[in-house]
Amino acid sequence: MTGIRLDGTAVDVSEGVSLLAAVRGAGVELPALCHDDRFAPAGSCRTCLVRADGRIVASCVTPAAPGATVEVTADDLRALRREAVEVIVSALPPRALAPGNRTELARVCRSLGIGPETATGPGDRGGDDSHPYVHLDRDLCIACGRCVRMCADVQGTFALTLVGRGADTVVAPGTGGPWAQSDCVACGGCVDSCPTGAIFEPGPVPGLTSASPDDPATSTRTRTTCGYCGVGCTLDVVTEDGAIAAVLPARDGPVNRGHACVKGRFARGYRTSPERLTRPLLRRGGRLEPVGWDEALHHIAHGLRAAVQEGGPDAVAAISSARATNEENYLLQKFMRVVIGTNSVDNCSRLCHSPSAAGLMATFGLPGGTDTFDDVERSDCLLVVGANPAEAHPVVGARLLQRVLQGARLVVADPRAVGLATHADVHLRPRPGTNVALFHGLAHVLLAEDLVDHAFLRDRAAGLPELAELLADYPPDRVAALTGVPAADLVAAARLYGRAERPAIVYGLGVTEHLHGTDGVRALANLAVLRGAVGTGRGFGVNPLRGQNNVQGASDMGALPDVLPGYGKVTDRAVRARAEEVWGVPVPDRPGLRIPEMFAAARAGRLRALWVVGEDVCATDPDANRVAQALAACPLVVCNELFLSETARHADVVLPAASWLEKDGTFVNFDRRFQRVRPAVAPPGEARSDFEIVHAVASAMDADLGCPDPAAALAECARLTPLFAGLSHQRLDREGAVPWPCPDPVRPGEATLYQERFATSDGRAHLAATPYLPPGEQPDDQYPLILVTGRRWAHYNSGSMTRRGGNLALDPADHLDVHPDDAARYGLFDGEPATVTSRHGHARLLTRIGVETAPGQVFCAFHFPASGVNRLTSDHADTVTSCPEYKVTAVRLTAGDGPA
Ligand SMILES: Nc1nc2c(c(=O)[nH]1)N[C@H]1C(S)=C(S)[C@@H](COP(=O)(O)OP(=O)(O)OC[C@H]3O[C@@H](n4cnc5c(=O)[nH]c(N)nc54)[C@H](O)[C@@H]3O)O[C@H]1N2
Ligand SMILES: Nc1nc2c(c(=O)[nH]1)N[C@H]1C(S)=C(S)[C@@H](COP(=O)(O)OP(=O)(O)OC[C@H]3O[C@@H](n4cnc5c(=O)[nH]c(N)nc54)[C@H](O)[C@@H]3O)O[C@H]1N2
Ligand SMILES: [Mo]
Repeated sequence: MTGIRLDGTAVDVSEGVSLLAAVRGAGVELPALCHDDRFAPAGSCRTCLVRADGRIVASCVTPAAPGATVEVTADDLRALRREAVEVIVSALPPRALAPGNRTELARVCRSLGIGPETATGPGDRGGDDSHPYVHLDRDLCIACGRCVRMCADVQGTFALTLVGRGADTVVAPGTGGPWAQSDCVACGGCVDSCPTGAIFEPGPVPGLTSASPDDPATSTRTRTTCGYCGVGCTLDVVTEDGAIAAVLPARDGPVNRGHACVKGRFARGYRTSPERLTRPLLRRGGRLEPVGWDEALHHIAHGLRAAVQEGGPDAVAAISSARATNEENYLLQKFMRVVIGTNSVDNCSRLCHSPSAAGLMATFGLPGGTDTFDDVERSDCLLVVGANPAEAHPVVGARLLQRVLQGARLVVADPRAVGLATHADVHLRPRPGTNVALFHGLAHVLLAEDLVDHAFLRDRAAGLPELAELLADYPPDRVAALTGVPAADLVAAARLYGRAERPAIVYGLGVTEHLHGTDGVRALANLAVLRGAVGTGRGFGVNPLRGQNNVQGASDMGALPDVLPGYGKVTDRAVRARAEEVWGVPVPDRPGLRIPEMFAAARAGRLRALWVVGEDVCATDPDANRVAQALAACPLVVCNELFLSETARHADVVLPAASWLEKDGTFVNFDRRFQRVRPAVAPPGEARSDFEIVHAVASAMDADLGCPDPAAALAECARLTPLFAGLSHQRLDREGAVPWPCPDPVRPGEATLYQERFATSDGRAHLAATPYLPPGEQPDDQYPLILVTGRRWAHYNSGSMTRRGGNLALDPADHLDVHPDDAARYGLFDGEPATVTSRHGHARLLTRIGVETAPGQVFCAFHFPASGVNRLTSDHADTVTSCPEYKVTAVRLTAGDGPA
């Protein structure tokens, strides 16, 4: 802290802040039309003038020097600022200051006494409304450059520029042409930085999204956590008359820090879609018909009882939802264990990062990432492996890119040249499915060049002799032959990681969704252990970019067939005893079925009832034809859904569910932070939260699950397990985000793990000496190409939510990325249909020719179930966790839309 005199009063200010921040910090209003505290100041608009030690200065670019005497409110200064704003406003058309306008500019004018009559500009520059979410009114542009800075310095997309000269300067997409065809990824940063409403989100309240965050507007704001991906952005939902007017990123959001992406920021059109389910549906005579809740619940209770009677408790299974809250997952697993008496409950972590949970647990002792992302961001060398955060976790991707632009070295390991790979110092492009060989190759170089931490390996690790022996078989030349990565690149990457002071590993599904996904996670974790870059503060460990908003939490809450809340094994008598004490009934001791085992049991006639909560298994699970067979064979399928998904179409009872914007609870994000979810609006029609639905089904079966509300459910969970003992809604309401492990209500959770010892039985990190084994599918003459599946920025998984609303305009169809050589070989043309055939089924997509994919490989997403992408994928799965091998499928291509 240091001190300045502000208009005669002594005030304390933090070291190094600007005068603008000091003045605003003291509660004095000061305009600054070219400034936004999310990026460095420009000092160009001269609306923030003050006098410091006798000199007139732009306060945004002047540091608050210790002892400075600062004048702000003097009449001459106010006049100067007023003049500066008047000059700007006089060029704008009258609507810039129309009554009711809530922009920052309108507010500044009100505070300086500038009336609407000042705005007399001609207003003839026109606009651009080609984009569904970001519109431009050129007449309101004051060329302050904030939008350009947000796009470059926060988002890192560099889509915008200022064009023209002098008074004619105006923002434009850098590509020229309409906004919709620009590089814009619709993060919304320009929209909510624009002070005038020149860039705006079309909506009912003019200027609302350009209002400064502390605008005392009348709208209601609800603070919540985004319900799309696992980043866990803090969002403020602005409602007017019970409808959502805007969703704005919170400046004090611990992960997003005032940033968001197209999903959380804009993709809420699904909420009011006419296709949204508003009443329960029951299958009668082969057709799903609307019925009342009582009838639907009665049917379910009857069906569940019959299933248990005929096949015992294990004839019933549930798939819980990584989209739902912790409390909902807690309640559903409790229902299955307590009311039905089975451990057959699983969640889509199975399809996603179950190998991370298993691999990280085996190496380090806990099933989560090792560090907080804030620390990863201070790293000097990032190793980003099998992850495409620019599209799948855009806010994290943007923070990583900014780190790289500030000078951190970047190694990307991904077969495709997309996203961060285009900024990498070294881009390793392994053949899909060869990660284990690649990681062993890197480890071999670390050992051979003595880039390892001997003291750490001696004191805190186990398994080095076995690993060293194995690594002898992975010299760069052999690894180059196995993976297709040139030996020189491998060595260069190992040296960057090995010589960095604080190396960080961030990884995604390109590591986990393989036949040997758990081995991949462990072989990757070996690198951090060899370097002593985990649990030491000398590096930032191994961090999975977990996928769904609450996939970490669904597993934490025990929606898994082998563990109870907090990861105690169901086979462990002491663990069961603790749960039995709280639940008051015996807990089954036999592990239940995993998702693929549930389908197999259904096909074999052993599973008689399946409850699917918020997962579109018919669209997103692999080998979809066989999933549909399983549902058809199961006598009772219940589905909680927002829409009539592919899965809901196969169900006997469909229950309309509330979505994340409509309910109360908590999510756990990718770096283990518990955060609150709060309802901003009511669910449509008769839809209910999954929490209420589980309670209602329990009541229909004459059971009482206790925990009447979400806060009580988290409190009960906290009593069950030391991992979460210090957590409660009250605490989260006070503190915002709290990471687990959190054993104590008055001490902070552990953001950084393993500072003293690892959580394994001997306290050491366990190096894994597992050999490389080839993927489950290999190309051959009939199926000569490898298909990799993954994500696109504008759509989310099954697309059930993002295909409804403006995102559909951003990306209207499923595309197949093909290298020009392969396109020529198989007679495919850009934009034309292609049929992809695998050993399991076929799918139809539109060809997109480009060099992002390597020859011999093709890539597509799975966001449009109608294309049938998951009819292609196989039932090969990770040998440890059953996570599907989505990343490697052998296929052939034919032009046109008939199967070949
Ligand atoms: N826009 C959007 N965001 C999302 C989602 C979405 O559907 N859309 N889904 C969410 C979910 S559930 C998840 S799990 C995350 C997933 O986020 P990511 O893990 O980033 O997603 P993917 O695109 O599936 O795969 C990542 C990368 O792995 C690469 N890869 C494939 N095979 C290999 C391999 O053998 N080795 C290596 N090194 N790399 C390989 C692919 O080329 C791809 O670029 O995203 C979340 N966020
Ligand atoms: N080919 C291929 N397939 C993949 C993958 C891949 O990389 N390639 N990735 C896999 C991965 S990582 C994942 S996580 C899965 C994701 O697969 P899913 O979990 O099936 O996908 P989502 O679209 O996220 O959501 C499922 C459903 O939940 C509904 N929903 C949303 N919110 C709620 C809610 O609050 N309550 C209820 N009851 N329903 C809700 C949505 O309408 C949607 O239909 O896909 C997997 N499938
Ligand atoms: Mo996922």
